[in-house]
Amino acid sequence: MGTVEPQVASDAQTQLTDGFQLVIDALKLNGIDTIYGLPGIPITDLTRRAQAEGMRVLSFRHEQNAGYAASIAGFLTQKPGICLTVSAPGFLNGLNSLAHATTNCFPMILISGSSEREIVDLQQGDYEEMDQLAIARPLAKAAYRVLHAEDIGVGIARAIRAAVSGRPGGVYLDLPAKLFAQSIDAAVGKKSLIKVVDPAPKQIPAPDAVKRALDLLRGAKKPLIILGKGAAYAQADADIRALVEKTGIPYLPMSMAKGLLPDTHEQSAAAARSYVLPEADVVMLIGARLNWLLSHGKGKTWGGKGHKDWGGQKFIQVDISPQEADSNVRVDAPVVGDIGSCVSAFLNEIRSGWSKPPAEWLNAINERKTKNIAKMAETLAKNPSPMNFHSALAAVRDIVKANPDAMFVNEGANALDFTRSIVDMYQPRKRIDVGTWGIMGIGMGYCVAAAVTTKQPVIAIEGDSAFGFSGMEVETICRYNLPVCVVVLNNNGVYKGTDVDPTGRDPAPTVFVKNARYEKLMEAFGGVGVYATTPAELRKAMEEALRSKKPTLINAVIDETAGTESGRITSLNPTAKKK
Ligand code: FYN
Ligand code: ADP
Repeated sequence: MGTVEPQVASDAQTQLTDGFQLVIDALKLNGIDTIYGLPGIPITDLTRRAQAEGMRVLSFRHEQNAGYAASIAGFLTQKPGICLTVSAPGFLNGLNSLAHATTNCFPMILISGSSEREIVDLQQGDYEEMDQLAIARPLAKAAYRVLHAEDIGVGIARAIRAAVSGRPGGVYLDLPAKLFAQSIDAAVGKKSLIKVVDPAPKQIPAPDAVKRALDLLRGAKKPLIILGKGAAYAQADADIRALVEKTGIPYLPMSMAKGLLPDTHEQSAAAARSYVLPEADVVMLIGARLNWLLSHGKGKTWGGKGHKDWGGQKFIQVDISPQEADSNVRVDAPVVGDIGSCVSAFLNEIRSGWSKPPAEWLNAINERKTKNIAKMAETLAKNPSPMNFHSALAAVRDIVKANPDAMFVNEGANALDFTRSIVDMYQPRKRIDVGTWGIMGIGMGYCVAAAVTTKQPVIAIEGDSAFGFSGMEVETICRYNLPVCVVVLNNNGVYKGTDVDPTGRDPAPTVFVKNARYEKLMEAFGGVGVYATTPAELRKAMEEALRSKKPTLINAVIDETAGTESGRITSLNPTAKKK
């Protein structure tokens, strides 16, 4: 069946190589050893040959999930995650994750096979005809097409540089079917490849920008540091921690920056979020944008009178993108550079001395924090029947505490929001979630990439609705025998399972089959399925999954009335006026 050819075809005189081989050689030359994708015309042999050459080729059931896997692999490794798809529909399925990577600043390359250029350009109706390059361009940081085997080296080098340099993002690489079979002299081919030197060059911040920022911070009475996923991406963990601890400034981690310092750190202001945002006078953003997740830096969240009013804070923004500052409100001290270099420049400057923030500020935060944490502890201690989000997540919280190395995937609405504030993270880059768009669908793709790139066990906390977007990939998880424990918090629907169709004809748009047995899906492919209705059962099943490392799906049945419309972001969900 297989059509795997030997690495180099030869005729009497010349050793030949071809497009397939050059793509593989170019990736390997640049230290890229994993492909997430889905085989088919025209890239089937590329997947076979890449595998035969020792690359890890992970085949998914739907390109969107392969793409999400590639995007988060990029975040976790600082190397572009590769997603490989077929043309037109496969490409379009992968495009979602390409846009996701670009939006989230994750380095990723979507490589798609495409149909014959001459036919596509004349719109003559080719097999899977589509002008993929044009479609990808607005959603990608960069988009390239390679037409000749001699240019594969340049094409891949450009794609790698574009993905990881500066602000990382998604890159599209269009490889037409005809390219793969093109043969060229092997020596010429080899010479054409490029090993990219310094793909993500350091960007050192200007000394006056560093000084301006520190002067502003020094003068603050109520300073706050906000750590975003750019800070997590930068892998400057020790320096970031040193900066927070040496300055003594309270910090707020954005969702995927949780664990950069342990969530239990005394300077964490997470449990006093709604207090510190409006109260702070100077806010240093490190790898976090003032987008919707931070209410655009203004409005009531920040103490502004109206929903668009400035709260009066001064902002310092540390970011690799020179265009980010002033995107929403005035930034008084932009510091442009890579986070590693910026934070180390700050540390150099403050070595000569730094006074901790006023005790009044720290005490006020602590007071709020203590109150909120106590309130939370009270709620978590309850053991209602049926189980609800809180009692289920209390068990998850303990398991994560006991297994801080485990990767942690989280998506949903309520399942996302409750988990974020209940489950503490203890190490950097363990928590990976819905990101900048607040999407659903990343779940199983992220699980595969997390297991493959980190070799750690993976725990996924999934809303039942969110799980549905990638649920079929439990087959992928079983096929590669990955140590993934999926917990589906099952309340029979989107948000909750209690809506009814007022006409009595159909199920309401937000409800699913009641009492669905999600665990059987995992069993169907040889994994372990567990039906859990109490926190004790959930805890036991998670412990067993982590011990055995077997693919496991726990159907955690929770109260179908639990949950609120849209979780914590109800305000974004317009509701029709009640008649
Ligand atoms: C946080 N909190 C805590 C703790 N941590 N209390 C006690 N203990 C601990 N450890 C409190 C915190 O102070 C807040 O209460 C509350 O929990 C919620 O904290 P969170 O989640 O940090 O804050 P908030 O307001 O929800 O943050 C806004 C947000 C966030 C936009 C950044 O909601 C978010 O990341 N949303 C993404 C949502 C999303 O993408 N959804 C996809 C849905 S898909 P107060 O301080 O009292 O306010 C389609 O539906
Ligand atoms: P969050 O959602 O956690 O707030 P965002 O995705 O909004 O985080 O922000 C991440 C920011 O980090 C982006 O503006 C991006 O340009 C920046 N960034 C990413 N990597 C680096 C890096 N290595 N150095 C500096 N800034 C970075």
